[in-house]
Amino acid sequence: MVEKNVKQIITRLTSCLHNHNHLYYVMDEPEISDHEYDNLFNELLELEKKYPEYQVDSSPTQNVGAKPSSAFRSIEHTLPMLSLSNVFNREELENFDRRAHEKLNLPLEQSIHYACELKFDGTAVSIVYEDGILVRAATRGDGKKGEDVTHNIRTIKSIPLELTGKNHPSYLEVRGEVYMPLSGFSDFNKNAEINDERVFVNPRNAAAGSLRQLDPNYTKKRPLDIFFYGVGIVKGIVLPTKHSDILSLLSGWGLKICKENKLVNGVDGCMNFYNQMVKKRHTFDYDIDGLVYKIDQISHQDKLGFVSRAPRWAIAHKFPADEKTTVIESIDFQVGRTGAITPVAKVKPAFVGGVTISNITLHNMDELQRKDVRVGDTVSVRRAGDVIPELVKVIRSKRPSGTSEVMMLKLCPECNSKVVRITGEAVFRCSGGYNCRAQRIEYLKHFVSRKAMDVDGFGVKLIEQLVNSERLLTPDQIYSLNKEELCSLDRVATKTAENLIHAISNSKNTTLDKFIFSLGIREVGQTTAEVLADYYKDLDILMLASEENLQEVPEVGPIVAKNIVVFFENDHNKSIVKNLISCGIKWTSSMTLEGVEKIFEGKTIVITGSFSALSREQLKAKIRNLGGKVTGSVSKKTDFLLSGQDPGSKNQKALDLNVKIIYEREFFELFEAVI
Ligand code: 9MJ
Repeated sequence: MVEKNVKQIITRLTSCLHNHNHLYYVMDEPEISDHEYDNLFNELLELEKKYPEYQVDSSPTQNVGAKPSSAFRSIEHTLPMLSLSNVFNREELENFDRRAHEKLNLPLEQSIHYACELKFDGTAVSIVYEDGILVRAATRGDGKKGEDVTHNIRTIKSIPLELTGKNHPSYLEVRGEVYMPLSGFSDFNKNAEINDERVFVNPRNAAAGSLRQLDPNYTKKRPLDIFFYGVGIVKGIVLPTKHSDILSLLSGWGLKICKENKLVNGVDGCMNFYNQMVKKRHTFDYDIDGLVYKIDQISHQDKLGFVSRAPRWAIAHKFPADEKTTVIESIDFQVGRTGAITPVAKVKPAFVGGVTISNITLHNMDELQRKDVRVGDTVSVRRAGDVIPELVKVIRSKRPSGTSEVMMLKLCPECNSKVVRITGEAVFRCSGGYNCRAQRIEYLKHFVSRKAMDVDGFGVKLIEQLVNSERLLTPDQIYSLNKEELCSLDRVATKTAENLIHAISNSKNTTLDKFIFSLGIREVGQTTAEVLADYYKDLDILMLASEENLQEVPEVGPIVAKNIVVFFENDHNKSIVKNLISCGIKWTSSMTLEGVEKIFEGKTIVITGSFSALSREQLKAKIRNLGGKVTGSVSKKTDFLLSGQDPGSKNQKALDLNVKIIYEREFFELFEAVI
């Protein structure tokens, strides 16, 4: 291919893919199939790989890069990002409108044109395009300074990396709200729950939390979207004189504008729009917490200016939260997989925000006591972020006589083991561990689940029967089940039993991340398990890792690190891991050191200095895996000194005693040669 042609093809493919992205993500009107899109994308990818000199930063293939060093640095908003004052009813809106008339010297009969918008409940961002190319994105922060989130914003499919259309300004700052669609939020949380990962309370937190991810590869997996609703600094063109026309201009450049936006006349027009949207809001796949009315004429906006940090030309009309009252019928305690005992209020079914609520989690005892919830209480309930049922407050005046404070149980409702609370933790836990039937069932359900060991067909009913008959105490015992035993269970025919035996056997071939996830370590969900597998590549090393070392792993904080260490220090857990491996479980994505030549067999090795690739802990584990013994000081018995950067006095001692010194590079060459 002639070089000039390549450049042209890359440019054409880039622009073609931008156009299809826009049609798909912004307009909702794709013109080609996913398959055709993938073909074009792969063609571009191949060419860019071969001719990287022609690849541009705004290429559709470049929406996830490495985390740049600029991530989360502070960015000053030259034009502050304002918040909005609120009104809650017509009267307050009329006051706002009257004040605007007064300031603008307009007679009250002359109604103001308002651009009505939905008030998206997400997280506000400012995005800068220079000559049509996305160069920077920041969060609102405190309005004056935000954080650089360019790396994450680039992963949101509906945000163009390159503007479409023509006549782009040399500098364009657009502002909008990043949100998580409700469908995506619900799927995301369901998944997180299955994986014992952090569940977001509402879509707003989910959107904000997703933008705060360090690694854009994680943000890319979050279902985020955006609506633009204004501009900041713009250079190089003269903007239209009306807000609504500015938004149309943005739309022409491929920036997503909400289709519900409407231009109306005066307070009556705003109220009509409000009444329509109140009815329609539950049909949207995103959360709104009200509407925004903006004076359309930019010259009016300029004249009105700001008061403190809110414009005088715009107002938010907030929706009242959908709240209902109902009565608490009972307060139960549920035991989860990790033994956490959660108080749950059973309420008389109440229809709130489009669904019937009958169970409300009270999260923990602190929360229950803070709200002083009692059986028989009348309570107001709502759906937090219109999703999760939440008990707002107890209506004390309606409390019947003779109620009593709810106390945590002393014994687990499932297994009668003592209930304990670790100092500093809000959660009470059953101390029964695997001896608690509820925990065992929940844990085994987790172990066989698709994202863990993936034992196809191993359902809850089966687990319950096997746990009840005490045939299954620990997960490794799954691997010793035979066809006859399975056939003796309810609803298990010969064919089903055969399939199960097959599925059990198949599940032995797994990956390290799935295996780590299947262990059910507290707060180690699927993502963390993947990160751990990727970092350590070796179960033995992970099992020996210290809390400090674990915290070097991206996404692992002090609590997760402690949970991992505590888990692997426990003899019962260690023996389960050992048994599982002797049952024949093996993985492909990492190096099992079986069959590896034990190159350090019988050798005594001392380590000094620091190492760029691995921590001390990891090095020690590797040496042990290869048959070596690590000791603390150099003596005549030392076979090698493994020396890193800035070695201490051990280096001199080794030289004095004629002990062989191996350097980091050499060590890894040796290591790589045998695995
Ligand atoms: C939201 N949150 O949807 C504004 N907003 O305008 C809309 N916020 C805004 N406009 C000026 N639609 C400051 C904030």
